[in-house]
Amino acid sequence: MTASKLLRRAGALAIVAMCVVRVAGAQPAAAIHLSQIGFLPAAPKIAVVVGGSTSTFVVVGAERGDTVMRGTLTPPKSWALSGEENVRRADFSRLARPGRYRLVVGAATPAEFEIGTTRLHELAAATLKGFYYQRTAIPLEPKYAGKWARAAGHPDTLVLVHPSAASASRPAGTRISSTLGWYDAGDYNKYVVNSGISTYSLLLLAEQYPQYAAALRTNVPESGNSLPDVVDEALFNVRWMLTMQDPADGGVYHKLTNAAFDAFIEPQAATKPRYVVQKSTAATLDFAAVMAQASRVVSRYPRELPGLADSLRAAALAAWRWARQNPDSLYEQNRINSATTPQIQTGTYGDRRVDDERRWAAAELFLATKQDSFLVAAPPTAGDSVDVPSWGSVGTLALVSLAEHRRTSPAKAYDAAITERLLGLARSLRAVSDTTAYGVAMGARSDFTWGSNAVAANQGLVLVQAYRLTRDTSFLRAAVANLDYLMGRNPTGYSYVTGIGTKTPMFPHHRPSAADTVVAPVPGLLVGGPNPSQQDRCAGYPSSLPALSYIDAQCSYASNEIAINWNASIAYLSAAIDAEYGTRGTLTP
Ligand SMILES: [Ca+2]
Ligand SMILES: [Ca+2]
Repeated sequence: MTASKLLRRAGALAIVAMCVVRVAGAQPAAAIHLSQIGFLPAAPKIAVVVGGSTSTFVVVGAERGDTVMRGTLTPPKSWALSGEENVRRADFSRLARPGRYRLVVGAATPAEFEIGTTRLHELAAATLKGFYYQRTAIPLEPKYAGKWARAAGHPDTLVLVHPSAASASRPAGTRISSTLGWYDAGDYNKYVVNSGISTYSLLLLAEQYPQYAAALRTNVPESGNSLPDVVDEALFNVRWMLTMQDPADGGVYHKLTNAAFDAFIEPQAATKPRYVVQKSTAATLDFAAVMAQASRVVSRYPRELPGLADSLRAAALAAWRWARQNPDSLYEQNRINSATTPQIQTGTYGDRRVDDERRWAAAELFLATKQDSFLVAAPPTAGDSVDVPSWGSVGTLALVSLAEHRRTSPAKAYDAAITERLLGLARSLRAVSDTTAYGVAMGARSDFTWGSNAVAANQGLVLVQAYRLTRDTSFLRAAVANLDYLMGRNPTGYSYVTGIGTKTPMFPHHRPSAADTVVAPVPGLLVGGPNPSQQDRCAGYPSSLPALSYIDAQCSYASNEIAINWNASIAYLSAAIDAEYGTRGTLTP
């Protein structure tokens, strides 16, 4: 830890101490939790009030203090996941005039908020820009990266084939180039499986909201070209993923990694040998799905990207063929380490069930080729459950893509079942949102897993799909509630995205942020969020209750790391909501 980081931490502790003193000497008053980026004029506007005895609220103008609205709080509810009693909500949705306001509830410290159209757009741009800051192999120049400019790290032009990945044409120790792509998370490795859902989510945004995507500028080196920046960003990783495929057989290496995690040093200082490891069925199917989807998206730009759609489709098909011949090549790091050296100790992204990956790849290949055989091989509605997407459970992504193209695809035999499955999941999430004290779809202890914030965002992604299918705004309102949750309407009172909001993570488990000399962490990164398993055993968690198991400390990889799949989920959700409700959307107050 650098001296500046130590000072930063000392400052944060002093602020905590002041807060403790103030709370100890004050009357027990309510606490107000609301989105720290405020609200779009046309969108729902809800705050949560915890504690206190007042049953009414007042909204006043922030400058003149004039009353602009009075209302009644909802009846008190308890939330077992945070251990809070007496949780009520203030709904001021009918207030639509842009401006700055304060929400006043009894003796609680008033909460200031903004109604306007810029802050959500800034969130969408910032969380997409987060991927630029994760780019490997290129220097981040000051004109794009500001004070977070840094030298290039990890060129990955000389990567070793690990013994677990050896083949006839590439024996162990063969050097290959596998450059570009994003750092996966707080570490410096690159994992195909997690790249899959991350890249998909960004490309889904480009596919579902093309006009919005074209207007979403992130000030990256490609901002001046004629492609949407979100497509440029996704392609930065797609081009890396392509290098992870063995041209000899179509199989895809599970990950590109150091033998062990680096210390908290800057990217360019981390120069230990890098390896590609065993080809896995999960990585190969995820690869096939993303390449097929990407071929569909980039086919819109034949002039800018000549031939790329064809290359991507061919890569997807080769991967599919490999996975057909190797249906159960699971990545088991312990088994590999018992047989080969060097031992690999980095993230496993192990997945023992790959039927969902198979359904997803089949769906994307069907859409790319219009050949029924893919859906026959892996019917999209097979499997006994449909769940919120995550890196290891991607079957729902097959439903999302097929539902999106239901009018133009010849998959008529499946259409009704696909739509009904997706809507069934969304209805169950909406039902939770309608009944929880905080009015959010995070309703079960199991939602507070490692990366719970991405559970919230991907619940929102599912709800957005239901809205797109039905135009029933109750789905979209539930999606907004989950975004509000991530931005501060939650029991910790944190906005969980670095640099966005008034109380945000300062010490994410993120090597570039920890190793540089800038006080603020790299901006636009969603931290993992509350996780009662607390696997890091980091000291200082405020609670073991699910929704409170969060600590803004660098040691907390279980609650305060960042990751591309998490960032992709909030980049999609914030952009989709902005596209629907914002200045370019069709919904009105
Ligand atoms: Ca661009
Ligand atoms: Ca799986």
